[in-house]
Amino acid sequence: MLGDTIAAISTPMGEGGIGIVRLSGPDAIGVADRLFRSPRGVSLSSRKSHTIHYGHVVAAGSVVDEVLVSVLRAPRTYTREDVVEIGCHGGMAATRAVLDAALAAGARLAERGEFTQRAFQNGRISLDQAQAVLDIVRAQTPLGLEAAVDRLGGRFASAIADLRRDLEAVVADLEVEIDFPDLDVAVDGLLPRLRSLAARIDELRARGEQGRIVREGLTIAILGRPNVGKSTLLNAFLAEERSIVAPTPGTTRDTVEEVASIGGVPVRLIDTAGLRPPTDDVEAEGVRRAEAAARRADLVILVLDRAAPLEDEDRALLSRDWSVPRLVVRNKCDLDDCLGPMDEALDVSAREGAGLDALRHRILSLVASGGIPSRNTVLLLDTWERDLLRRAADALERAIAAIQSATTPDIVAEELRAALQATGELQGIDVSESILDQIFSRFCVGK
Ligand SMILES: Nc1nc2c(ncn2[C@@H]2O[C@H](COP(=O)(O)OP(=O)(O)OP(=O)(O)O)[C@@H](O)[C@H]2O)c(=O)[nH]1
Ligand SMILES: [Mg+2]
Repeated sequence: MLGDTIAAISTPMGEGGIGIVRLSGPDAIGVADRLFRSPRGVSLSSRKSHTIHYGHVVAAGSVVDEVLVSVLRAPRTYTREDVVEIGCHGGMAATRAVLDAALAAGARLAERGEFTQRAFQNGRISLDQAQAVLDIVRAQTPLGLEAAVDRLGGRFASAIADLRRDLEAVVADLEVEIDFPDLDVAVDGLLPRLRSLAARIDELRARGEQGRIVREGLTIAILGRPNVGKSTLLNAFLAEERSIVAPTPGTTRDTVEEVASIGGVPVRLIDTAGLRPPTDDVEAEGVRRAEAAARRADLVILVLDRAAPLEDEDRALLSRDWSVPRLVVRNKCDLDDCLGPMDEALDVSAREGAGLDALRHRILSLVASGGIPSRNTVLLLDTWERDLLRRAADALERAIAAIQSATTPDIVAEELRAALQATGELQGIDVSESILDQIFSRFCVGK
């Protein structure tokens, strides 16, 4: 709902040096004037744009907080509306009290992403850039941030614009053929152009798949019988002594979860209790939790002790169907090998650090189709965008099949128009309300 004045806390909840309550809308400065007292009694409405003022927020006659207020007049603001930012003391109570004062003075609490939605609707940023903003805010690793910044720079937008232009050119040529059949333009001459367009879409889709992993992250469960070195492996990934390590089998009783970055992919690692027939109730619960961790993981790392003969529990784990990719790690490779060669197993020493880079590499190549994610291969896309790319690819494929089976040119043109439609939606043309809601609802309140 445009036109009213919205307010929200724009800094994270919790204790901090400062907190910012942001207002946007035609009455932003009016609302701020109703809650702000400057030492000399000067109103904010009389102040110039892009200036900062010292004073107090006052509600129901008493001082709520000491603040610095920025007055930013339309259109040179984030939303292109009048914006006021009230910098108050950080912390839940102070920011909350200032927000309450703003609401009491006539502002409405902003919805999730509503500031950015206004920036989009007022034409300051494209939909593409709005999404990039969200990805920047959400980035968990340097790679995620780089990919988001690239997107904000318009790389994806220009790739789509190029695709669309080339697609339009093909459609135009095809229409000549439809309008003037006597000219006898060879329709199958269009095949190489369509194939190259399809290849470009496929590449974007593959990069989008890599982006999905960088954006959403992965969950990896570390499993194995007791004492093989699962906790040591978790600690090695984190480079800190997070989980207790001891020579006693059955050391880890509960699951221990921690997030690490593996090659720019945020990974939630779950260290689990050693799997064996439990000796007491607590261990039984630990084993149950370990099994549950395996079920919600994207990848299972099965750890064996290379320095000890294979036990029945190891065999049972090796022959089990995990329903997700499984990676076998033979730990303690600093000691003598008691297992002998095994297919597709990686030798590591969690304690000494040997083989860990190879393990990281293997994890990424198992989960990321198309190789190890990097700045040049990662494209951050939303589900609906991946969907539209798929629609464009399917339509092109049908167009190619139609040409190959010598169908009439108008059928080919129809498929190509479907591909054009999908790429148009990717450019933010005719995007439906529900997609807009979907995008902006992923933002936090205050962004
Ligand atoms: N030599 C050697 N010892 C290791 C290595 N990794 C772990 N250990 C030792 O193996 C013992 C068990 O390690 P943990 O990491 O606690 O094993 P775990 O699999 O978590 O064991 P539970 O929690 O009991 O299931 C400890 O004494 C570790 O120091 C390794 O790479 N080389
Ligand atoms: Mg352990």
